[in-house]
Amino acid sequence: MSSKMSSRSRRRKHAISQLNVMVVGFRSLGKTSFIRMLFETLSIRKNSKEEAPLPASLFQSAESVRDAEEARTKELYSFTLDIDEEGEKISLTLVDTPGFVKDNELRLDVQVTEALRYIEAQFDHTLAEETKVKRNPKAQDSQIHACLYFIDNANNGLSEKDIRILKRLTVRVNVIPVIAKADLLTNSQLANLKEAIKKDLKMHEIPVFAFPVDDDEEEEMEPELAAEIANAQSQVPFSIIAPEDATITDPETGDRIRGRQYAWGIIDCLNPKHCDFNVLRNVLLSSHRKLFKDITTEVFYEQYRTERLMARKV
Ligand SMILES: Nc1nc2c(ncn2[C@@H]2O[C@H](COP(=O)(O)OP(=O)(O)OP(=O)(O)O)[C@@H](O)[C@H]2O)c(=O)[nH]1
Ligand SMILES: [Mg+2]
Repeated sequence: MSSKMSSRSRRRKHAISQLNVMVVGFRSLGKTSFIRMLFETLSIRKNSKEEAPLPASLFQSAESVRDAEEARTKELYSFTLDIDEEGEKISLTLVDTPGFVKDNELRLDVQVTEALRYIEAQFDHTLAEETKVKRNPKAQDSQIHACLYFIDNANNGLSEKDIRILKRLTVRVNVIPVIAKADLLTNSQLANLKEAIKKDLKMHEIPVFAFPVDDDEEEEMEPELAAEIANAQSQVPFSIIAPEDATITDPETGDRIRGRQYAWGIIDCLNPKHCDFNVLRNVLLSSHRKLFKDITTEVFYEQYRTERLMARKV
């Protein structure tokens, strides 16, 4: 896939682009917290489906709920926002899913199947639209363009279960692995974990989303974008830290910080020195958005469509 496609200069300036992002992973790794943090950093034009209220989980963090069970995501939900990102209009849909259970293999398999079914159901919408005699030119693209897979930082790389789940997911969707709750790791622990995960992905031939590096084209690209891409490449799997509820202010400037406060210091979740949230946000919403969409249509949807048509013939 050509990295040319992600070039900013080639984007149409005024069309609204749709982007659908899903989060999955084992329980309590901070998926909902990540969605809340992303939501808070968006420049929202309006809630696209005004009749549909925003999910309560956006305003009620796990820490403010006394009962941990109450904060758990019980079922898949999604919501759509119209946002402005670097002067471009994006209709962004975020999909949050219930955490996978660790101790029940059968239930885990069912949960992964459910996540996959959701992804496939979106392909079915496109398929149904394509086969209509009179197509709706305003049909929504609900396909999942990127799926963030949250990895538990307590493991020494990918667990057997992670590998099994990732193998299934990567058949249908662009998967971006992320390390959850990176504040719990020291620099060297994080570096070691990143290496271990990279090694496991390679050893088990798991085709997670690969950030393209194409030397021939790099010269054509704006230097800033080329640097961004090179940067993103080296940072996979991205480390994520979600802020806590409490209002934290910068002791020097008095500005509000989205972060976590410890006895020994303050983490600023948006500071690229503290975690990769900002790079990941940029990759999703800006630099690689078009590429995620192109791969989804040209690879994942085509594959699914072929399978469905073959099955029908049989
Ligand atoms: N230390 C730390 N804690 C975090 C971070 N992100 C989330 N948490 C905490 O982890 C707990 C679970 O967070 P959630 O966002 O509800 O996790 P989840 O993955 O959505 O959980 P399920 O919906 O049950 O699968 C909460 O107490 C959060 O405050 C983080 O980056 N660092
Ligand atoms: Mg959740």
